[in-house]
Amino acid sequence: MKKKSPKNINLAGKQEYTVSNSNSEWVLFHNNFSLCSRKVRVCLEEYKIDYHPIHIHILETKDSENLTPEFLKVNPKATVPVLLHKNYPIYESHEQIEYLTSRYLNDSNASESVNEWNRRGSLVGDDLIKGTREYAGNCVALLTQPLFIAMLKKINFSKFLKYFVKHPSKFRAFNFTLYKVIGFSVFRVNSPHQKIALKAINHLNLHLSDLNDHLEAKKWIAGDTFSLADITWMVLLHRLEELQLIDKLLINNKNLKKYYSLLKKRKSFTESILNFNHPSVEMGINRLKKEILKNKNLRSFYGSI
Ligand SMILES: N[C@@H](CCC(=O)N[C@@H](CS)C(=O)NCC(=O)O)C(=O)O
Repeated sequence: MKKKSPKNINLAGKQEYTVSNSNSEWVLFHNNFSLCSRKVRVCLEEYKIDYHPIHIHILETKDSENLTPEFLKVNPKATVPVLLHKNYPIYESHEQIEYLTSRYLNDSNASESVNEWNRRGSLVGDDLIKGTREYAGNCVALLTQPLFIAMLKKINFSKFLKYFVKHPSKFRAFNFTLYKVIGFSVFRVNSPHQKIALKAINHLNLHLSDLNDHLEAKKWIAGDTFSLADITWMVLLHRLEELQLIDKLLINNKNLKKYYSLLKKRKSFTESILNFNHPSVEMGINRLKKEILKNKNLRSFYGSI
């Protein structure tokens, strides 16, 4: 190991220190459920890159393996995915797929619209709420709250204590503890969480409608060629399907509807998303479906979308 990773800085892109001694050229620390991990797995599959996957459980899938001292050395921010190239870490999933694209495609200069749609689909910053107008990824992450709540129901209280004490983002730790303690009541009418989610929906609708316009007479975002921007939007649209929001959000976006059905036919969708399922995700989605009908706070929230 060459140098220790610095703490408390905004880690993005490829770093100048190594964090492991692996013999594999590419290593991916990932989680089956994590949206950003899915994005990088799809990218690796699309480019047919051999890699060594290391699964890291996060609280909603079982327990926070992302808070072990070993993983915090790999990423002091405690998030997945982390991609290693020859043991040098690359942080932030949009940076990771750009890095992979620049190394694996002969034409490394993606068009301006590909870069723009990749950027717009990204999940950026620690304060997700600030970035909803700019980033559809932030909107989708904020709308994932009901699924987090459904998944966390099965997780033992004792695991939250460790999460709260050790997680570098106290804001994230506070919210997850709140989801466990008060459940879907966080979405009661006029609550701060409901207001944030509704703002995320409004901004997401703008992103979706712009993308729908962009896709007029196009197969993919770049036209005839599948690109990294399509990878980014594949995982976002799939997450909206898991959240039971896709039909509502695509009802007036016919181009997007067709586009999503094409995305789902790609081998990478099956190989890197569906085949990486986990019982906790399936259980969470089933619980969410039931609660949308049963729970009055959730029913009113979904009804207002
Ligand atoms: N902006 C980051 C977001 C990474 C992130 O928030 N990852 C989530 C999973 S999608 C995570 O690691 N959560 C675990 C936790 O915070 O405890 C990226 O694009 O890679």
